[in-house]
Amino acid sequence: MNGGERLAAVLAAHGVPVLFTLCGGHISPLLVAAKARGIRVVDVRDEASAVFAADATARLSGTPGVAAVTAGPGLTNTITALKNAQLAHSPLVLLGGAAPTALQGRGALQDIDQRPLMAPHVKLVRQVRRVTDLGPALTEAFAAARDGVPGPVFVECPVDLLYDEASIRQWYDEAGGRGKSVPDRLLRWYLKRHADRLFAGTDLPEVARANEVRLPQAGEGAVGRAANALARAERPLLVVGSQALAQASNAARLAEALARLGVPVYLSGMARGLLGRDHPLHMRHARREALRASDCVLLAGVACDFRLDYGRHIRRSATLIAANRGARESRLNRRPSIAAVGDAGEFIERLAARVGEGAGRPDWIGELRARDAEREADIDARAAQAGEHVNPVALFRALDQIAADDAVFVADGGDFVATASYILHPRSPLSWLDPGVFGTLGVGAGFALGAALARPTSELWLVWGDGASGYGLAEFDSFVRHGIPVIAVVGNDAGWAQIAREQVKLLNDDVGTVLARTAYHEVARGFGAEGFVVEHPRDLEWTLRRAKEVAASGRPVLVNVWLDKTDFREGSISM
Ligand SMILES: Cc1ncc(C[n+]2csc(CCOP(=O)(O)OP(=O)(O)O)c2C)c(N)n1
Ligand SMILES: [Mg+2]
Repeated sequence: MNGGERLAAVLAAHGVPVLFTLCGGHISPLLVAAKARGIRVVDVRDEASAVFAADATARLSGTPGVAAVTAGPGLTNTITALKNAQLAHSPLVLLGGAAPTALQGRGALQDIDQRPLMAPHVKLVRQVRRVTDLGPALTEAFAAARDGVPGPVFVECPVDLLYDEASIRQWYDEAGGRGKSVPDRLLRWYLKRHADRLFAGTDLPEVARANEVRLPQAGEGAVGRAANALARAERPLLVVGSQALAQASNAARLAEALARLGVPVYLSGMARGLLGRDHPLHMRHARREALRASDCVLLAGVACDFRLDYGRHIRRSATLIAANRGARESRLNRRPSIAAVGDAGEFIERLAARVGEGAGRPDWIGELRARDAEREADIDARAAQAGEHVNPVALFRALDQIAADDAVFVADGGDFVATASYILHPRSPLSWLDPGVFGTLGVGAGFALGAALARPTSELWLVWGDGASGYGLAEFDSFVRHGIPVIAVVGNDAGWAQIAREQVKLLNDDVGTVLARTAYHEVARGFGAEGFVVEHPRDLEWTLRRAKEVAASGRPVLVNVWLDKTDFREGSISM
């Protein structure tokens, strides 16, 4: 087996169904070998999309997604997506090419020192220097990506390790020239010895096997103390975040455990939809007020970062329980009364087994439900406000009705997406993807690609700000070529509204925040997809239904919706 085949064998042993890539001479043998192994190779138009896609498949399947990119600029293009995955605790393996080992540091094409570039954004960098190390390094990478706090891992594979031995030896041989001088002969000797080292041990058989990954578990003491605290509490509250779903296959069990606990729950990030569309314990609005009122808050897989206002709404007197795989995350900004360092989903399951049936607390739940209903009524009133173009609140009310029960929503944008997050009801566990704490615009196309492949039978809606769409529109080409029927709904407010809103108010100038009513649907058509524009509210519903039909027939589609200005997000600011 050449090096590419060795890597592909390890991918197959880990059950990797898809390899996301943008090609380059440095990684060709890997792409060819992966295809030969029956792994679907999905090539995209920007390396960032490949990594975003790998991230999305990881989040939905729980097993690391895999992307392969070429050396140098191929790798530098992945940095934002890698950082996003790291901060979202998403396990993925990035395979990167590199210049031939003998030419590194000698001015070879795309040759840069890749370790210092990648190291801050990944859990592990493995720079492979011998062919026999390729498989073990990749096996180690898979385990590292999932271990503890999940995250991305980088494996560097120089091109001369990937091609077959005969070709590489011949290449080194030719590079040595035919000169007769002592330096010439010395060079040939050096290159021969170098090639011997590269291929040492390759005649021995190698078996690719996946390593067992240990689920990090909080101590039994923490479970007991948390169970006692919850049982005593009068106004307990649960906040469940993405990391509680790190074991994607446990989602259904986690949902059951939450229902059994009987404690009101807020779901954030990837945990949205965990309790289905309308569960009586699931609160959607006024989380801040609920946190202020609660005497026992359990944060499961969610840290006190900006999304929780740094924890400052949780009472000092409340018992704060933090279940998190990361010790640091568990005490970010607020020291918990009980720290359960381990998998948060598994922790809740054990907690539910201890606590038994929930204690009721109808007054507390009733109070929260009433506030939720009030906010829903307010949203209805706002949805009814008619304008010249489409009211985004009304758009998401309509989309919530029209989207299928198995719909997966990918969110990429500013105000448009924040509005969606209040109104759309994700239907099932792992049916909502947003970038996470890095707040990265541009995740949409890659996420949609990865999610569509992880959930091939689901309807895939990409909720896209017009600004955000610009980063990934070219992936409509990838959607078309690979038959990925994404339905993109572009909220076209001709601007970067989330930024403009505050900039104009505080600084009285919209400079840099203005876009045009660009014909994004025509761009999609140019790539061979279907495209519709909705300028008037009357055309909204039938167009969304038509888009569903197009997607059901296997074609991607973009709906470019002209939005009215709205004050729905007035006053909200993220820092
Ligand atoms: C990579 C990146 N660049 C810039 C930003 C800053 N930013 C946050 S929201 C936003 C506006 C997004 O505009 P759009 O996608 O059109 O959504 P809208 O707010 O208009 O609904 C910008 C520029 C960011 N979060 N990420
Ligand atoms: Mg916009």
